[in-house]
Amino acid sequence: MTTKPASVVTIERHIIEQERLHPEATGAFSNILYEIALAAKIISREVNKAGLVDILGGTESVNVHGEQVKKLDLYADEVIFKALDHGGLLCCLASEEHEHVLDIPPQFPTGKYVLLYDPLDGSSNIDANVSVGTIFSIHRKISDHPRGSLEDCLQAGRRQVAAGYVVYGSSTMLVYTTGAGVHGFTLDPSIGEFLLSHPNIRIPRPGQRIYSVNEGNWSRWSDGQRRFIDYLKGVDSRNDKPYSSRYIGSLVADFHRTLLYGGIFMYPADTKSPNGKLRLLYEAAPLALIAEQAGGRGTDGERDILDIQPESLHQRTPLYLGSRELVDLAGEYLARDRMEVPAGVGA
Ligand code: P6P
Repeated sequence: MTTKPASVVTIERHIIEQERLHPEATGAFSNILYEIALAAKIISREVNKAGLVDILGGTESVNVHGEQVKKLDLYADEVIFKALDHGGLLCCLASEEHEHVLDIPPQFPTGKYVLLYDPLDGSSNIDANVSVGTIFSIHRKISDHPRGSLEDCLQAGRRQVAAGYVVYGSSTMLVYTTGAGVHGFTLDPSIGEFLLSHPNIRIPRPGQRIYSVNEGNWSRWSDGQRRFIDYLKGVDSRNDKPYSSRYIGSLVADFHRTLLYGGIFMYPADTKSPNGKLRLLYEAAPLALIAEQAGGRGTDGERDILDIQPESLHQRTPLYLGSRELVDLAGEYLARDRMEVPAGVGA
């Protein structure tokens, strides 16, 4: 008796099925996700041959085709922009690679959505073959400006209509949410399709006892942050079972592990980076929406990331992402700092 083949769900099929959950949908939103998936395939091809470029002697500034060999993050930025600049889907874009809002070229129509993205986060790790990623956030246009504006970009994370990331690792995965759960797709290079491999991702509870932070910043942390790390290490009497430390130094890779295994990822504020290092609009907010949709949480150590009203395109934020219990516990340790009377006051 032949066994019925497991149904193969491509990302295109999944997007259509998600669209059916929204009767008012016009298809524009789905087309944005299609184009992002296409851009991810193109970027994946280049990222996965990055090492070969050196072996094949492609390191000169001009390649064998006489083309300017771009840095991969600038290449990824261009691929995403050109996938989405002409379809009449977006009113404007904002990229980690560009200081200002990116307008849709005047020869193309504009649409009712906004795309914020980090085209290739962690790209400094590529030479060491460390996983890197693309992060994206989609909002609705809210301004009266005919072709989009900064106002359309500066929206709180809770207003996102979709968020996701692509992790270019041992395999290329695209993970996204439209507010109806978190779903992961793995690229099958043999057919060039993203196939549903992780439906309805939930951060495990209890998850693995993992914490992820750059401990090299210890000397710059607050006392509360240090006490929390001591707790996780089992130095504090409240915890007799130390957590494991895992830190890749590539946000998408560290977050992807946290999403699938549990634990907590942190990039705290410190004396050198009082607002943290990571960006609110196109790093923290999309990942916080995914974490929350997967049953976890994302904060700046005090407030939900999704409730923070952005004031500038590239503003930074401290970031705590992952298991709700651990993110809440981090907030308790940090809160004690804020409540402590500074030395010399009321002594
Ligand atoms: P640090 C990579 O440069 C990045 O932007 C993120 O991907 C990563 O989480 C963070 O910086 C690592 O920063 O200071 O620990 O090297």
